[in-house]
Amino acid sequence: MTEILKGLLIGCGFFARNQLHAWTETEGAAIVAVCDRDAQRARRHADEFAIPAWHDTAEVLSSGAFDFVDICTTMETHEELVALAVRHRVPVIVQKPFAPDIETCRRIVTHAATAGVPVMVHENFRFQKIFRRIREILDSGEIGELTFGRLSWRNAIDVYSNQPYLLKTRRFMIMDVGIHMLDLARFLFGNAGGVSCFTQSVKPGLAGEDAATILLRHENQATSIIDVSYASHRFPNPFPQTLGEIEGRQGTIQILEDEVLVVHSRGEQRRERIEADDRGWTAAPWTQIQDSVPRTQQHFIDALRSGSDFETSAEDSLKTYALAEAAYRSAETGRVIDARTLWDTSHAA
Ligand code: NAD
Ligand code: 89V
Repeated sequence: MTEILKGLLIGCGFFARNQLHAWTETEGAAIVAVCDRDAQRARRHADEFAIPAWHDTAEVLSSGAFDFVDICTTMETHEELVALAVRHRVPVIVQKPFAPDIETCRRIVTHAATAGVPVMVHENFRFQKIFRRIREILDSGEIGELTFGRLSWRNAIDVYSNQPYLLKTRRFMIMDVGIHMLDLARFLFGNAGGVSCFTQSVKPGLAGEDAATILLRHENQATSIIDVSYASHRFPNPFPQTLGEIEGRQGTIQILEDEVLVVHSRGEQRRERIEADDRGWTAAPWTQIQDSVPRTQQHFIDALRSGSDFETSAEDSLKTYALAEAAYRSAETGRVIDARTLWDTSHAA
């Protein structure tokens, strides 16, 4: 398949510009139309990115004009929009959070799988340059079999001005940020079963939690801690960096501020600085996230063209969203929850 794949982007809101910039760098694909139920937003984005068409209804998916759709709307709209794409057999990349709860995630996966329409979740933290480098070091065996990890996202930026829906989201911190950490935990340490979690509501007036501490037991018996907070004061704040450490039987990787890795192995340590690519359209403080978007989208297109599995396929992402669901259930009950019971029917609840 050599022709350029033609895409529709739905959702011309806050983050869409990053995806549209990234599509201009993606080989083998181009966005030929944008859609937003707010026609002015759609028109504005089409004009800014010189995209030939804009629409104010996703029903345009029935036109047969698109080889894929990029859904960049908020999670409560995903089931309906993915179902529309599946009905018209248009492959999908859909932004995180995939859906608000595991039951909805499972319905979407079943519907798309039954129809044989490929769906990928746009989960880009694992496509950040620093985490691709960490994965390389782990694959080299330099620090040995993993035993412990910590992934930490703690800052107090005003995320609400750009993303006001977060003020009203009942399942906020784990679904908005924790989901990135849970996917990273699976990417780095492998699948997990046991989940224990405490949530906190620190900032007054929010509908949901703005801090959570999650403990995971991975299938390789490693444990990891995920701690996320939008109520943690650091000056300057480390947004949007994920900090932490990864321990193995022969060494450790520390993930420090300013995109620095410190690798401890063979009795010594070395520092590596993994700077995000300067793409001209990226800008602090979002650079590290923005830089991951072209890699994420290129992976989607390459896998779509070759027919290979997406790293973050909807089906595989069930294991990530099961961890989030288990975290909420643990926080509600005070119990350790086996997340495998939420995605693997062979693990009886
Ligand atoms: P937003 O609310 O600013 O934009 C969503 C847009 O979709 C709005 O313009 C809205 O009018 C439109 N829309 C909603 N339903 C529609 C429908 N049925 N048909 C057509 N248009 C519709 O949201 P945002 O902040 O851009 O976030 C979108 C998603 O991206 C969220 O799920 C968010 O979590 C995610 N996000 C991801 C990253 C990242 O990749 N790291 C960063 C920020 C946000
Ligand atoms: O990157 C994101 O997914 C955003 C953020 C975590 C920055 O709030 O929603």
